[in-house]
Amino acid sequence: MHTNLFSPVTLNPTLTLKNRVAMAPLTRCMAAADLTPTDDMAAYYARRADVGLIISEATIIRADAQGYPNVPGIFRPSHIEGWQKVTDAVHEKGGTIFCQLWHVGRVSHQVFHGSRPVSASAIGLNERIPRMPGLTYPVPRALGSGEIEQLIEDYAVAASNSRSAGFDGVEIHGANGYLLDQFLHYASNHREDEFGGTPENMVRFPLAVVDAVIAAVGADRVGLRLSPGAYAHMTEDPRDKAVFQLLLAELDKRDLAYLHVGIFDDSMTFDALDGMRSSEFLRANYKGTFMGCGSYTADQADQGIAEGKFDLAAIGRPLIANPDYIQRVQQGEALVEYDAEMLKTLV
Ligand code: FNR
Ligand code: 8K6
Repeated sequence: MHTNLFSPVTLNPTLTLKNRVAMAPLTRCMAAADLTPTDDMAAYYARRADVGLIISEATIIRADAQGYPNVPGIFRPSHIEGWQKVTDAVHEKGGTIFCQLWHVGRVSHQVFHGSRPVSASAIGLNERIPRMPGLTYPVPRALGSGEIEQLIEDYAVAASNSRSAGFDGVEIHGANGYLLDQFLHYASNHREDEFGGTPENMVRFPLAVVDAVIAAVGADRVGLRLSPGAYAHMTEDPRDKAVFQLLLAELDKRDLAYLHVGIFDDSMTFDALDGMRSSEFLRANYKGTFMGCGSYTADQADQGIAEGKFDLAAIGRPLIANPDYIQRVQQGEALVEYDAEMLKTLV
């Protein structure tokens, strides 16, 4: 059973994973007030160390990257110390763990960091802020080009900090309508400078971040998550497809550890992607190692690997509900069903 899912995979000369199940990045909002990861978080991740790769919950690269309460950071010495406890606990159990590097851009509010949120353009999201009753997202401020240079540097420093904290690598969060994704979609990028207006310009900042992070920690240790289909904090535009096709052609030259699709339900199809699913579009336009995700059962994930739809599968909500997911699937035991109530505690 599940022979594909439980076969090891060599990503590159640096990293071999013991199986093809990744723990999807899952924001839990359980870090301390100063955004330092806690001992409870170390125990939570260590309980899941038998997956091939743990991708940490999204972790902010600097103060104005925050858009949810109590998310962890990776930009202060205390953050590095807290994450070191997490990575030590995971490594003691034989696990491998990447840090997901995050900037939310316009999906934020000044209550989190005292300044107006930043984005590609001054285009607001007409949505309420989850877990913050009564708050809606304000119109962000468009980043100046000098500020973009600084951000590129901040991503690279966060990647170096992740390695200092013992992470085996990093996943750049370029998905789900957050900052990098805001540059990649026409709905949120109306810039008229070298970062907007054409596919070449729209991929410039995200690619510069990828290159700076590669320079900091090496391509073998860098993954990237993308959402070519606009489904979260984003509206689709038929022109988006060309932006992602160019980006994927460029990424193919860079030997990343893997590319990962950002989607909640991979049965969704997108008009802007010629009716394709997000994973189908990425697989068709990218030659390297590809990680599927999005409401997959173990059976479907195993079959997806067998059919060549993806090389690894990230599992999210079932791993919140079942810390012993790998053992249960291997032994053919029933899984506990996920319930959003489970987000209240770190089990
Ligand atoms: C998520 N997801 C998510 N994605 C991401 O890139 N970074 C993150 O920090 C989070 N946080 C997060 C929190 C919670 C509570 C949920 C449910 C989801 C999306 C997640 O990685 C994954 O794409 C989806 O959950 C779909 O996979 P499953 O759960 O159907 O296996
Ligand atoms: C990435 C930050 C996530 C913050 C935590 C909120 C997660 C809520 C998860 C609810 C899951 C419902 C899935 C519905 C899919 C909708 C796609 C937009």
